Amino acid sequence: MPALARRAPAAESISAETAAFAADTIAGLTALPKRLPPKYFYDAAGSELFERITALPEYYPTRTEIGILNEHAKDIAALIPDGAALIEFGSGSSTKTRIVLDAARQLAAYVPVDISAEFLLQQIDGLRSEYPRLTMLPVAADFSQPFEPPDAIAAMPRVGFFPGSTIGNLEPHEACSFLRQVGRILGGGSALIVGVDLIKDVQVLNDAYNDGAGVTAAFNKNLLARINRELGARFDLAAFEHHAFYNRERARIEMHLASCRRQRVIVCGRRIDFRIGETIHTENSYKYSLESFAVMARGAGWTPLAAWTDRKQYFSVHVLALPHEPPAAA
Ligand code: SAH
Ligand code: AVI
Repeated sequence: MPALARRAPAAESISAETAAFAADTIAGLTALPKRLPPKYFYDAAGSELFERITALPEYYPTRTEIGILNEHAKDIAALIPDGAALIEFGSGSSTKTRIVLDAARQLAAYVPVDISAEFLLQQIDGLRSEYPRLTMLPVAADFSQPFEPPDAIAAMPRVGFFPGSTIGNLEPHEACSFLRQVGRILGGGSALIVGVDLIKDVQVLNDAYNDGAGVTAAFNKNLLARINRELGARFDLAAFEHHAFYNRERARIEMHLASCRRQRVIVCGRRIDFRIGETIHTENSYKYSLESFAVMARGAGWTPLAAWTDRKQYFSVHVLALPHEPPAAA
């Protein structure tokens, strides 16, 4: 089995992860309005469903960002020092990473960080044979919690990669603290390349989260399927509907699961009652303007160096730099 850094020994971490999932699920389902954290979408089934979303005709972000990264591959390579480690947050299938790895042959190590442990290992197995000279150091961790990068990169310069607009799934204040945490992990003088979805025509946004094939609906409902699988609940998936819409005031897509009828579901021994039409708020996907994202990055201590977009201005890739740390006072 390939090396996989975990924050706790395997047996303990499995039960600790399930306990945290149970606690967050109960807290969210007993709150008003009901909610569930979007990071729980990503078990092995959820990661596979997300991959299917990326190929949907309505879901423009993935192919648009790939276009931008391909166009600027040389600019990206120029940001990467010799012998550097590329740390990617929420690496998923590492599809976009290949653009960076192909352009920046000077990289010494790749550190994909993802909460979806099983999917992460599968993907990295494939990458190892494609890039045999690169040290692969997968980290199965929740990037919203403090975590230590692998010791093997202690002496390496670091570059951060956070594509996909996964930053949009964080509340803006969480995104700001996350950018600060990334700064602590990467260190002074480093660069961060981050993909950010842009505010645009409402129909384009709504279509992207309401695909005709129903894959986004299945991705949303996988959260209930996962609660059934891992916490022994009995949600009837047919009794919930996928709702996704753009909230213009908050500049975000909201995803909800709406109860089609009055119902009661037992979760971890707790009775959870639903009114007809009552929803569980499962995800926000914030959209930014080039300026609003740059302002947030500055607020988190980063200096925006560049922002690249596509012809339609649907998506953006920002390059942020962290100033060198001032010399320690004598
Ligand atoms: N970067 C890829 C995948 C984006 S999907 C792309 O651009 O296509 C979001 C990814 O982030 C998933 O792989 C998911 O498992 C991971 N993820 C979501 N929340 C996370 C968290 N809190 N900690 C670590 N990984 C997380
Ligand atoms: C991973 N993340 C940026 C996706 C998004 O667009 O917010 C997750 C997603 N939710 C529904 N479709 C895709």
